[in-house]
Amino acid sequence: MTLISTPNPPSNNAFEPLYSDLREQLAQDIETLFSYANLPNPLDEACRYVMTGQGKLVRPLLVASAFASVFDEINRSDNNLNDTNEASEAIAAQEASSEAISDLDTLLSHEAHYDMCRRAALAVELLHTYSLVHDDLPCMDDDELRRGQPTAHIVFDEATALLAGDVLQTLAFEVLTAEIPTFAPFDTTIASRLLALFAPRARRMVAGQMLDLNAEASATISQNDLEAIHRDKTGALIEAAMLMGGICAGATAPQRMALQDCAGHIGLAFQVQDDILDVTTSTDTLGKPAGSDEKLDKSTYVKLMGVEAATAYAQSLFEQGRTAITRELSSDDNALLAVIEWLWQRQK
Ligand code: GRG
Repeated sequence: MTLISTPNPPSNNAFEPLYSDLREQLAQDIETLFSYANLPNPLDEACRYVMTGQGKLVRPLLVASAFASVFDEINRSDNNLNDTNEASEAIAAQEASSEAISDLDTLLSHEAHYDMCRRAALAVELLHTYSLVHDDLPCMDDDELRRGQPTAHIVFDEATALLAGDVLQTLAFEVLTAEIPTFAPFDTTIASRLLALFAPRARRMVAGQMLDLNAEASATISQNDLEAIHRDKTGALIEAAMLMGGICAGATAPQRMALQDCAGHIGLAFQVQDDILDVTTSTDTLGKPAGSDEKLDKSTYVKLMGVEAATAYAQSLFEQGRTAITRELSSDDNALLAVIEWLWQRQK
């Protein structure tokens, strides 16, 4: 079986460093997490196997890019405020002696925020990977290929795959507040806000899966019904990822609303694309069986409106996502906009 290659994003100044830093950081954090969790084998092996496959890391990327975009915006407005404050020079002179200390404070608080972002990025990837492991089980889609490699229940056995999904789900929550080596102690306020927005969206993902299974039994489905399924099944976790990144960076209420609005459009666009790629792309490129929607007679955007109309629909959803972001966050070197662009151009 061929292994899929590392995703190859388009050249983009804001995207490439973010993507490579994220891959590296996440790989280290996954290793640290499983050493901390100390799971018995073959559970440990199965968890490491599925978490170190060639996933695109879309959700952690959304966490990291929302974090970076909000963080940059907040720093930009702080700098503007400082620039326009006529008393700032006098204050700066007065505070010169304590400069080293306040710099350290800023650095430490930034580090604490950054480490909460690392926790959030891990959390969404753990939850997402659990959903894939369970979705591939014989009682669900019964798939043998995922991320370019045999699925967990093929390499291990069904019971181990089931337990791997279970423990990835519990770890997704545990990681937000656990004392894990290499992570700064968790920030109580940020952690409780992350949990409050993550848990209902994790629940919505499973509810969306149920709606999807229910829809398999019905001969026809309206666009409204299809959107209701995917707002939960696919959209809820994408929404969680963007909001969690924003929260870690201290997003204001209008910024959070913009992130939520954007996520609603991007989440749907991502699913429409997934349906299109299922019929237009090969199994080798996808790293999972192509044409599986048709085989399982799934309700998809392609079935509902055809490839051309679905592509135009995805494009308009991406455009609305971008517009929502630029309402509250500068478009200069905006990491989130760069990730949205990469998503729009994705081939798998
Ligand atoms: C709880 C069993 C269970 C399922 C929840 C999310 C989900 C519902 C099932 C996963 C299968 C699926 C087709 C979900 C739709 C969302 C989607 C397009 C997932 C694939 O995400 P990518 O493309 O995957 O980001 P990688 O492998 O790149 O991480």
